[in-house]
Amino acid sequence: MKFNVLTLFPEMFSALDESIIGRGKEKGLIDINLINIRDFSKDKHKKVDDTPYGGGAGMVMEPTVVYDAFKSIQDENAKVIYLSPQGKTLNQQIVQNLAKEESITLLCGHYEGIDQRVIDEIVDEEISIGDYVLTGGELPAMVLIDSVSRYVKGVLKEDSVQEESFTNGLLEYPQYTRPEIFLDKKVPEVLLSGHHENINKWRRHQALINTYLKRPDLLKEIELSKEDKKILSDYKNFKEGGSK
Ligand code: 4GO
Repeated sequence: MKFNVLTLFPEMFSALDESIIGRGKEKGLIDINLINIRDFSKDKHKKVDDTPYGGGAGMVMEPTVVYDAFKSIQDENAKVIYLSPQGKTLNQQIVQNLAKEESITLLCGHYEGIDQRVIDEIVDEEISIGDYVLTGGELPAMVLIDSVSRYVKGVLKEDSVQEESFTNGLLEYPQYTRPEIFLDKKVPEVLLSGHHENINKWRRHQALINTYLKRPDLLKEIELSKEDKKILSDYKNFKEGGSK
């Protein structure tokens, strides 16, 4: 998978040299092509921004330098994404769809943003990572690269992506590792039993209750089996009984 990144701060992306994504890059599974927009400034001081027409605070990135940087990429098939609070909010479904692309170009704005004319000209899709404002699109671009790269074959261990939270529409079950007793708390007995059917049942139960307690909105989006519904209704009855 190829990512082209148009940014004024390419050094920020060194965060992606660490850990799992870093290993994916070393293995050649993920290719991150950083383009410094400033390199395309024709100004003698390498200026890339100017005051907004109509007045107001801050600076706006000039369209010409952004366009020239974009034109230098020469990746016809890449989907072009602008990271912005105005975009569609990123979720696991969007991540999975983006992972089907062969190449993605990420445009990172800074200051008050980018001249609208170049956005209209080159951007296919606007994406936001949540309803808050940041000083630049670099962190959202890294969030997108990380989340999408996890779906590139070979980046994660085979099963990890299937088993996890959101892929089945539920939150995760709790995880435990050694020691067996920590601060007087024991690991749930069933996990030590080696009985895989019981372990899977227990995990499904935990995932359902976890989702009911923390993100009940997610339960409305998925299809529950008869067994799932029984687990939830038993839990709800138990809770009501307990509070009286
Ligand atoms: C993206 C970009 C927030 C997001 C941004 C987000 N803030 N929620 N700021 O994904 C143009 C100039 C946008 C700064 C950028």
